[in-house]
Amino acid sequence: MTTRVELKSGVVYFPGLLARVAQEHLRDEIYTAISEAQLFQSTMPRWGNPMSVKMLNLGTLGWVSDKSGYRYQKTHPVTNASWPPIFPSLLKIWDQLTNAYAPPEACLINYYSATAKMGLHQDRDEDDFNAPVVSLSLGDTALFRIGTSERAGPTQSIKLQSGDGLIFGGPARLDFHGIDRIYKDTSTLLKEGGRFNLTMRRVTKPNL
Ligand code: MD6
Ligand code: FE
Repeated sequence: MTTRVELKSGVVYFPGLLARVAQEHLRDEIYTAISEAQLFQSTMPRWGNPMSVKMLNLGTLGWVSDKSGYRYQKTHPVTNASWPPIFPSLLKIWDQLTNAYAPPEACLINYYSATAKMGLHQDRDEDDFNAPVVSLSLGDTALFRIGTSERAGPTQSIKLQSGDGLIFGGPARLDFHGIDRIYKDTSTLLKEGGRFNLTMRRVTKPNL
Protein backbone atom coordinates (compact mmCIF):
# COMPACT_ATOMS: atom_id res chain seq x y z
CA MET A 1 0.00 0.00 0.00
CA THR A 2 1.24 3.45 -0.89
CA THR A 3 0.67 6.21 1.65
CA ARG A 4 -0.77 9.33 0.04
CA VAL A 5 -0.71 12.67 1.85
CA GLU A 6 -2.34 15.69 0.21
CA LEU A 7 -0.23 18.65 1.37
CA LYS A 8 -2.54 21.06 -0.41
CA SER A 9 -4.78 20.94 -3.43
CA GLY A 10 -2.56 19.64 -6.27
CA VAL A 11 0.44 18.63 -4.15
CA VAL A 12 0.45 15.00 -3.09
CA TYR A 13 3.26 13.46 -1.07
CA PHE A 14 4.04 9.72 -1.20
CA PRO A 15 6.41 8.91 1.68
CA GLY A 16 8.42 5.76 1.08
CA LEU A 17 7.02 5.28 -2.43
CA LEU A 18 10.13 3.32 -3.45
CA ALA A 19 11.37 0.44 -1.32
CA ARG A 20 15.13 0.16 -0.76
CA VAL A 21 15.66 -2.33 -3.60
CA ALA A 22 13.78 -0.13 -6.04
CA GLN A 23 15.89 2.84 -4.92
CA GLU A 24 19.08 0.83 -5.49
CA HIS A 25 17.92 -0.21 -8.94
CA LEU A 26 17.05 3.38 -9.88
CA ARG A 27 20.35 4.64 -8.44
CA ASP A 28 22.28 2.14 -10.59
CA GLU A 29 20.35 3.16 -13.71
CA ILE A 30 21.19 6.81 -12.94
CA TYR A 31 24.90 5.98 -12.49
CA THR A 32 24.91 4.23 -15.86
CA ALA A 33 23.19 7.17 -17.57
CA ILE A 34 25.67 9.61 -15.98
CA SER A 35 28.66 7.52 -17.02
CA GLU A 36 27.41 7.53 -20.60
CA ALA A 37 26.12 11.10 -20.80
CA GLN A 38 27.84 13.17 -18.03
CA LEU A 39 26.30 15.66 -15.61
CA PHE A 40 26.61 19.29 -16.65
CA GLN A 41 26.85 22.50 -14.70
CA SER A 42 24.01 24.91 -15.43
CA THR A 43 24.38 28.63 -15.14
CA MET A 44 21.80 31.26 -14.26
CA PRO A 45 20.22 33.38 -16.99
CA ARG A 46 21.66 36.88 -17.58
CA TRP A 47 24.70 36.82 -15.30
CA GLY A 48 25.85 33.27 -15.86
CA ASN A 49 26.63 32.39 -12.24
CA PRO A 50 26.96 28.63 -11.84
CA MET A 51 24.10 26.78 -10.11
CA SER A 52 25.12 24.61 -7.16
CA VAL A 53 23.15 21.68 -8.57
CA LYS A 54 24.52 19.50 -11.40
CA MET A 55 22.10 18.20 -14.02
CA LEU A 56 21.36 15.62 -16.67
CA ASN A 57 18.15 14.94 -18.58
CA LEU A 58 16.52 11.80 -19.89
CA GLY A 59 13.93 11.85 -22.65
CA THR A 60 13.27 13.49 -25.98
CA LEU A 61 13.55 16.94 -24.41
CA GLY A 62 15.73 18.23 -21.60
CA TRP A 63 15.64 21.34 -19.46
CA VAL A 64 18.72 23.55 -19.65
CA SER A 65 19.68 26.94 -18.30
CA ASP A 66 22.45 29.23 -19.44
CA LYS A 67 23.11 32.94 -19.98
CA SER A 68 20.47 33.16 -22.70
CA GLY A 69 17.71 31.74 -20.49
CA TYR A 70 15.78 28.61 -19.59
CA ARG A 71 14.52 26.26 -22.25
CA TYR A 72 13.90 22.66 -23.31
CA GLN A 73 16.17 21.24 -25.99
CA LYS A 74 16.76 17.87 -27.66
CA THR A 75 20.48 17.67 -26.96
CA HIS A 76 23.05 17.80 -24.17
CA PRO A 77 24.59 21.30 -24.00
CA VAL A 78 28.17 19.98 -23.63
CA THR A 79 28.29 16.88 -25.84
CA ASN A 80 25.44 17.79 -28.24
CA ALA A 81 24.27 14.17 -28.00
CA SER A 82 20.58 13.24 -27.67
CA TRP A 83 19.53 12.66 -24.06
CA PRO A 84 19.36 9.03 -22.89
CA PRO A 85 15.83 7.58 -22.85
CA ILE A 86 13.64 7.77 -19.75
CA PHE A 87 13.94 4.40 -17.95
CA PRO A 88 10.88 2.11 -18.23
CA SER A 89 10.78 1.93 -14.40
CA LEU A 90 10.26 5.70 -14.31
CA LEU A 91 7.53 5.62 -16.94
CA LYS A 92 5.70 3.07 -14.80
CA ILE A 93 5.85 5.39 -11.79
CA TRP A 94 4.59 8.27 -13.94
CA ASP A 95 1.62 6.17 -15.09
CA GLN A 96 0.90 5.07 -11.54
CA LEU A 97 0.95 8.59 -10.06
CA THR A 98 -0.63 10.54 -12.93
CA ASN A 99 -3.23 7.98 -13.90
CA ALA A 100 -1.38 7.45 -17.19
CA TYR A 101 -1.43 11.04 -18.38
CA ALA A 102 0.34 11.40 -21.77
CA PRO A 103 3.92 10.23 -21.19
CA PRO A 104 6.59 12.62 -19.92
CA GLU A 105 9.07 13.97 -22.49
CA ALA A 106 11.66 15.04 -19.95
CA CYS A 107 13.11 13.67 -16.77
CA LEU A 108 15.46 16.18 -15.17
CA ILE A 109 18.05 14.62 -12.86
CA ASN A 110 19.43 17.10 -10.32
CA TYR A 111 22.41 16.15 -8.18
CA TYR A 112 22.88 18.03 -4.89
CA SER A 113 26.12 17.85 -2.94
CA ALA A 114 25.76 18.37 0.82
CA THR A 115 26.04 22.15 0.40
CA ALA A 116 23.88 22.59 -2.71
CA LYS A 117 20.47 24.23 -2.65
CA MET A 118 17.87 25.49 -5.07
CA GLY A 119 16.26 28.89 -4.74
CA LEU A 120 12.50 29.43 -4.87
CA HIS A 121 11.31 29.05 -8.46
CA GLN A 122 8.31 28.16 -10.58
CA ASP A 123 8.39 25.40 -13.20
CA ARG A 124 6.92 27.32 -16.12
CA ASP A 125 8.99 26.45 -19.19
CA GLU A 126 6.54 23.74 -20.27
CA ASP A 127 3.70 24.36 -22.76
CA ASP A 128 1.40 22.01 -20.88
CA PHE A 129 0.52 23.15 -17.36
CA ASN A 130 -2.31 20.62 -17.17
CA ALA A 131 0.21 17.85 -16.58
CA PRO A 132 1.64 17.54 -13.10
CA VAL A 133 5.36 17.29 -12.38
CA VAL A 134 6.32 14.01 -10.70
CA SER A 135 9.32 14.17 -8.35
CA LEU A 136 11.39 11.36 -6.81
CA SER A 137 14.12 11.75 -4.20
CA LEU A 138 17.14 9.48 -3.67
CA GLY A 139 19.93 9.81 -1.12
CA ASP A 140 20.27 12.41 1.62
CA THR A 141 17.16 14.07 3.07
CA ALA A 142 16.28 17.53 1.73
CA LEU A 143 14.20 20.38 3.12
CA PHE A 144 11.66 21.26 0.42
CA ARG A 145 9.74 24.53 0.69
CA ILE A 146 6.42 25.10 -1.09
CA GLY A 147 4.79 28.50 -1.38
CA THR A 148 2.04 29.93 -3.54
CA SER A 149 1.93 31.40 -7.03
CA GLU A 150 3.28 34.67 -5.56
CA ARG A 151 6.99 34.73 -4.75
CA ALA A 152 6.41 36.40 -1.37
CA GLY A 153 3.46 34.19 -0.38
CA PRO A 154 3.38 32.02 2.75
CA THR A 155 5.33 28.77 2.55
CA GLN A 156 5.30 25.33 4.16
CA SER A 157 8.25 22.99 4.42
CA ILE A 158 8.57 19.24 4.25
CA LYS A 159 11.56 16.91 4.50
CA LEU A 160 11.93 14.68 1.45
CA GLN A 161 13.70 11.41 2.20
CA SER A 162 15.21 8.79 -0.06
CA GLY A 163 12.44 6.93 -1.85
CA ASP A 164 9.80 9.63 -1.40
CA GLY A 165 7.60 10.72 -4.28
CA LEU A 166 5.72 13.95 -4.83
CA ILE A 167 3.30 15.11 -7.43
CA PHE A 168 2.93 18.78 -8.12
CA GLY A 169 0.05 19.87 -10.29
CA GLY A 170 -3.51 21.16 -10.50
CA PRO A 171 -3.99 24.50 -8.76
CA ALA A 172 -0.43 24.28 -7.32
CA ARG A 173 1.29 23.70 -10.67
CA LEU A 174 2.79 27.21 -10.77
CA ASP A 175 3.53 27.54 -7.06
CA PHE A 176 7.01 28.65 -6.02
CA HIS A 177 9.17 25.96 -4.43
CA GLY A 178 12.81 25.24 -3.69
CA ILE A 179 15.32 23.25 -1.66
CA ASP A 180 16.65 25.09 1.41
CA ARG A 181 19.18 22.51 2.48
CA ILE A 182 20.46 18.96 2.32
CA TYR A 183 20.95 16.98 5.53
CA LYS A 184 24.40 15.42 5.09
CA ASP A 185 24.89 11.69 5.75
CA THR A 186 21.20 10.93 6.32
CA SER A 187 21.17 8.13 3.74
CA THR A 188 23.50 5.29 2.77
CA LEU A 189 22.11 4.96 -0.76
CA LEU A 190 24.69 7.05 -2.63
CA LYS A 191 28.31 6.12 -2.09
CA GLU A 192 29.46 9.72 -2.64
CA GLY A 193 26.65 11.15 -0.45
CA GLY A 194 24.34 13.96 -1.52
CA ARG A 195 20.97 13.68 -3.21
CA PHE A 196 19.41 13.01 -6.58
CA ASN A 197 16.05 14.52 -7.42
CA LEU A 198 14.27 13.34 -10.54
CA THR A 199 11.43 15.39 -11.99
CA MET A 200 9.39 14.02 -14.85
CA ARG A 201 7.61 16.55 -17.00
CA ARG A 202 5.21 16.62 -19.89
CA VAL A 203 6.51 19.51 -21.98
CA THR A 204 4.25 19.72 -25.05
CA LYS A 205 0.48 19.59 -25.08
CA PRO A 206 -0.69 16.06 -25.92
CA ASN A 207 -2.82 15.52 -29.06
CA LEU A 208 -6.17 14.52 -27.66
C1 MD6 B 1 14.08 19.10 -5.70
N1 MD6 B 1 12.29 19.95 -6.99
O1 MD6 B 1 13.30 18.37 -5.09
C2 MD6 B 1 13.60 20.23 -6.54
N2 MD6 B 1 9.83 21.06 -9.28
O2 MD6 B 1 15.28 18.96 -5.62
C3 MD6 B 1 11.66 20.76 -7.83
O3 MD6 B 1 12.14 21.79 -8.24
C4 MD6 B 1 10.32 20.37 -8.27
O4 MD6 B 1 10.05 18.66 -6.63
C5 MD6 B 1 8.59 20.80 -9.71
C6 MD6 B 1 7.82 19.83 -9.15
C7 MD6 B 1 8.29 19.09 -8.11
C8 MD6 B 1 9.58 19.36 -7.65
FE1 FE C 1 10.92 22.84 -9.65
